[in-house]
Amino acid sequence: MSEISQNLADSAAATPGGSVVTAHRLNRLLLTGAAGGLGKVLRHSLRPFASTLRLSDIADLGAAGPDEEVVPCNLADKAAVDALVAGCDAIVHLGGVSVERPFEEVLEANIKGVFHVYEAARRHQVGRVVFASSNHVIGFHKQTERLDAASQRRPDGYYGLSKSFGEDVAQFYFDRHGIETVSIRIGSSFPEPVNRRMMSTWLSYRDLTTLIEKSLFTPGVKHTVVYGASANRDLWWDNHAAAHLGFEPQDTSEVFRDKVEQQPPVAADDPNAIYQGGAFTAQGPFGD
Ligand code: NAI
Ligand code: 15L
Repeated sequence: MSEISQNLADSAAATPGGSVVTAHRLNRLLLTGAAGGLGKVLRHSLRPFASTLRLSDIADLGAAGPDEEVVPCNLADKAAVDALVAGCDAIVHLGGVSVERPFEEVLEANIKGVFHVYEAARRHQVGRVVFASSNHVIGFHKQTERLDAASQRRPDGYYGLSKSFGEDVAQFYFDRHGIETVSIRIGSSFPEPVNRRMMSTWLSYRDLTTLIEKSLFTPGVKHTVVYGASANRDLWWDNHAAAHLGFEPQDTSEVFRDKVEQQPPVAADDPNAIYQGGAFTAQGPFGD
């Protein structure tokens, strides 16, 4: 076992005081992007899995609650990220630009940001990262296609390119430094699906939390790519390559079908009806 893997195993087995706790508990878990839509949810739902949750964002996080640490940080600042990661056992990396934006914004927050997170993980011997990748890594595949983790990546914009880069960074830091990552290609994680496309891509908050738990605590994940979707009827994604995670989604978009189908039909030539990435495939370039 590498030194990094041993550190993760040790942290999952002991509290700071040295007493043995359940395997599903870390000493200090870092959550980046903690002020965002998913961060606000995970701030609460990941609470049981670490003695201390270190919350970070460039936006306001409010006051720290019990067993929380609030550490503001710009992911584009390498020294600040290095300090942020020190003392953590694992990282759930959500922070960054989460929609299609001009390349320069994506470069700072996502591309430099993910590099800084992994460099800090290497320097501080953090053994496990859960990377919030996105379906926009494969967004230019048609909705008629069925994909798995080995399918060609077809990013649908600068944002999707940055997530594709993040997955490569994750693979590199495993191959070179033994840092394990689960890259979750999240579909659409919101309280409920809000359009027809999301009937396929929706991921409930409960299933997201379960998937992150599996991603943090399944041993020997190396670099695993998994699609983050609930048990929706018309799924486009096959997770057989991530079966070792044991992720079995409990929710389904089916319960929202009647409500979603009250919306006017989407035109056949609308990107939302053609591509897995939907409208992202038609956004930008910016500033022309
Ligand atoms: P969000 O936009 O609500 O949250 C992202 C957070 O990152 C924000 O709080 C923002 O302030 C922070 N951030 C942005 N730039 C930063 C910087 N330079 N330094 C530090 N923090 C910075 O996004 P959401 O929906 O919560 O998504 C979380 C993660 O999951 C993102 O990485 C997103 O790309 C990914 N994801 C989310 C999906 C969803 O359906 N919600 C789908 C696919 C991926
Ligand atoms: C994403 O990657 C975005 O972060 C999120 O806001 C949604 O747009 C989602 O993809 C989606 O494709 O629905």
